[in-house]
Amino acid sequence: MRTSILVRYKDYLPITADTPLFSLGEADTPLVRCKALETEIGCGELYLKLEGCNPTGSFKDRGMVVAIAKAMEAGSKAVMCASTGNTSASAAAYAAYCGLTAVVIVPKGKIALGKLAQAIVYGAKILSVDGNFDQALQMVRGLTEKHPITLVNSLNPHRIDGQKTAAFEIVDVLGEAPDYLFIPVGNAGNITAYWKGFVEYFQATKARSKPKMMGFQAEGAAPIVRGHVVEKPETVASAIRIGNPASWKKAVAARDESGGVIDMVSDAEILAAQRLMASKAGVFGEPASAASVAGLIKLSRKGLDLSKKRAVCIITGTGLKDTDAALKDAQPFIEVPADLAAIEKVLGWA
Ligand code: AN7
Repeated sequence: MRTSILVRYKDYLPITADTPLFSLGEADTPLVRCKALETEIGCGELYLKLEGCNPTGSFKDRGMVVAIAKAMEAGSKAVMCASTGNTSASAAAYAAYCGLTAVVIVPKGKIALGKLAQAIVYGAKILSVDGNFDQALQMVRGLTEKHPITLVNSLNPHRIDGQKTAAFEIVDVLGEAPDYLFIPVGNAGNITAYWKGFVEYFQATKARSKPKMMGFQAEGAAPIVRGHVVEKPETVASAIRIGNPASWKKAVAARDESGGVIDMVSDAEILAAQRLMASKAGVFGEPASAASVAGLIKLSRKGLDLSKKRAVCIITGTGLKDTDAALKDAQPFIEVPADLAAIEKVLGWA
């Protein structure tokens, strides 16, 4: 059995004698080196951190296990979040495990079906709002201020603390911080969390350096890059379809303190990166996740020399949740009769 991050990293987490310690199997995710992508992109060492291997298929589980444990400790009976999909799936699962009520607000028609299916099956109360994520989050903030319900969006600091453990794992596995960390940016909680983790490990002398933080938004939802709120965010990467990130200032601080960048990638670049990662590395990430690889490719093409560098891309969620996006421009299959000779002919083996 895996050790819960609540135990493994307890010295870095707000754990007290009263915090329930449990695990749904989150964290300790694979860090996979991909030589084919190193060659393709021109990177010294390239690793993919497979956060889609978490129990609900995204990095949100790291933050949720801590947020839900603290909600339990505080005697809370219900939790609430706004979500582009993954947070709602994670909140619903951990609430179910702990016997709490989960209420989730999602933007109508804009979350991947796999994520919606998760929230339904885990038994969350689902409200589909006629608006975008930013509006949904506004509702949740208002409601959780008025009612005795715990907010489990990344505005909840326990979420950030849980998510920072992924930075610890990278250093624990590599023995050192990487030179660069490539990560998608939506509500900007995760880039904030990773930076916090790298800084804390550096201060604890567990690492001698810190990575440059390279965050990527989608072009149609790039408020931080453009320097203003995007009222109507649009992107194929529905997870990061966010126009007014809650952790905006912290993401900018992570960028500036680390000497990194926050840039944007187009939907076409995202989908191409998703395909490339799947066909060269055998990793099926969701579109938002592919923004990290798309960003790496973009900057490398623009002249960033990574040939002697070690880079990690965070693959934040599994592609299985959003097969619609993956299949949109897919080649049609070859239809064949159940006949050996006919199939040999189609394959050119006749
Ligand atoms: C796969 O689930 O915001 O910058 O409500 O699901 O910390 O927001 C999801 C975000 C990247 C962006 N990759 O992380 C939600 C939600 C995936 C995601 C992000 C999300 P943040």
